[in-house]
Amino acid sequence: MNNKEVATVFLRIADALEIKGENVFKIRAYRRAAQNVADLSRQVEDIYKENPSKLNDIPGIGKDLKEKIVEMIQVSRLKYYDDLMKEFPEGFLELLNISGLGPKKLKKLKDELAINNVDDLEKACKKGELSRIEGMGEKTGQKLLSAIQYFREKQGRFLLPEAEDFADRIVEYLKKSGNFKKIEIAGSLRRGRETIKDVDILAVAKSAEKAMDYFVSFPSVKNVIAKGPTKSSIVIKEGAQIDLRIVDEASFGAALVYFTGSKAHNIKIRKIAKEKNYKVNEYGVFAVNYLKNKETKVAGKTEDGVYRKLGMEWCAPELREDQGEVEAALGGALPRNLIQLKDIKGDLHSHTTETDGSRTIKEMVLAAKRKGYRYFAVTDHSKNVRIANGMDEKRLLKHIENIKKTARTIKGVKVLTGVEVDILEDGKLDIEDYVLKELDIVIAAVHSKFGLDKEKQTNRILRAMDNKYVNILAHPSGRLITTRKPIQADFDKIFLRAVENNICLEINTHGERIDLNDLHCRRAKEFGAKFAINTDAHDAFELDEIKYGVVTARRAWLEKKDVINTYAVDKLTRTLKRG
Ligand code: DGT
Ligand code: CA
Repeated sequence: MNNKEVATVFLRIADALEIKGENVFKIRAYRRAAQNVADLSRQVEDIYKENPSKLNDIPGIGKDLKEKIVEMIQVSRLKYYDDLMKEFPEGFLELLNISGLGPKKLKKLKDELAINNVDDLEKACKKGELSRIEGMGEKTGQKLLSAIQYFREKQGRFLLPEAEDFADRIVEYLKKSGNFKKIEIAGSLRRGRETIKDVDILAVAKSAEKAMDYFVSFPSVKNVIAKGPTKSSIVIKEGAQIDLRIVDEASFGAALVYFTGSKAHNIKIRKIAKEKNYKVNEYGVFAVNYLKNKETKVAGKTEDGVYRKLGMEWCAPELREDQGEVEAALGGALPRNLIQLKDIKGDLHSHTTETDGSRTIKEMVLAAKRKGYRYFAVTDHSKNVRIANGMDEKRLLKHIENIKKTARTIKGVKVLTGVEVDILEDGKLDIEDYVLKELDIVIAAVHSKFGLDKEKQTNRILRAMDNKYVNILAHPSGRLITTRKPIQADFDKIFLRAVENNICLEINTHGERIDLNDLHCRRAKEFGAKFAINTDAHDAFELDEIKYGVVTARRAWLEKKDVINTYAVDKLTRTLKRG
């Protein structure tokens, strides 16, 4: 089990214990242990293999929790957790995924209204029964109904980083067999969508039979749905389905186009092919001679060959959504400099132990330097974000000095002093101008009052953008993919104001956020907006999540010039200047 899985088990235990009304210290101990395991720079499994007693060194892990970690490492299960889960009706803990419901509220719903699952909750909301519980009312019911609808839409899909993790693990496993000549990820994961239903893998094997035997023996398999010579499907214990298709080398390119999709892109391509008297399918491109009733294969080995035969340029997978890319590929009008991961020269949004980060300023800056970054901004929270231990003016001034002091000790990466300043309900900023003007970079963000009506929310954000020190609007839609809908706002107005005021829009790369999303970015680009792809890292390893922002930017057709953290440091500094 990896650290994330161990941490998730501990968090679920904490939630379950809280619903049961158990000792608060015990609950806190599990939450703290989850955080500490998640923060480790090494995998618990590696630490254990090296020397089991080293697990005692993890902060907050006593004898009992250590034994639990060892059990998870050894048998990939935890009996205590399994037994605890059995105490709840099936589907009950799923309610924790509904926005606005924590363990405390869930306990009340269970005790007072006998709510056991999402369906029960939906019925109770519709009947107006929630007002029978103290502190809840008609409005709570309405909000929960909308949250339930949102939850249902996302159900059964995995976040991009989760799906990528499954895919990486299985590809690494397949490679070990030595039986594969080619392995490629296809489907929505290759296109970089923010959520993924199932993982599609395409391969060329020396022996298809052996390949399939090996595939269905993947150690994390929960069940095998289908096993055949060309296609097999498994479900892994995390609940995700993974399909493996074995194809001939001569058809690999055509199969890759077909199984990368999207379906709409494929349909468009087939139409183009037909107009040119070709037929295209997962085996290749075929020239059709109707009179002789004959088909001749003319392409299929490579993707490039397939597209070229149809008179198109090769099209980056992230663009294949039938959003104008087919027409552009036919007319030689695809973006020339679609942004790439290697273009990124720095990260402009990060947190440290000063607020809710897990690493010191020095640890974060050194991590950025190790990535080869030219610059790095430290942007901790302001005071209104209390749960994150946000700073007031005085603390921020001191923090600026600390950042500068650390920066002087580390050569080769320019450190920018910054803040993630909270946008208050009325659109004022949470830090006074006399401090904002001391900073290299000011990121403004909404962290509260997500439910304001459209007009109020829009005006609130526009007002914040009119502060002359703001450089970046962070996670502009405020959504969390699995649990929180985007704010209601007139985004066109926000994008326009961003251009007028020379403020960059953030593409926050956290897997739960991806905010702005691809569609919003593409729209904002039409207005001429500039973007910053930021990890919002709270730990050093999270800096690697930048890649999810890059694929999102590619899905929005963004080029290198549209993204400010591809610029050299001088150009970046000039771009950040306002007014
Ligand atoms: P997902 O799994 O919902 O996140 O999204 P995809 O795009 O991975 O969809 P999936 O797994 O159902 O199918 C993989 C690819 O296979 C899809 O992107 C295009 C191709 N494909 C699947 N079904 C059809 C179909 O009926 N017609 C065509 N033209 N292509 C299809
Ligand atoms: Ca898929």
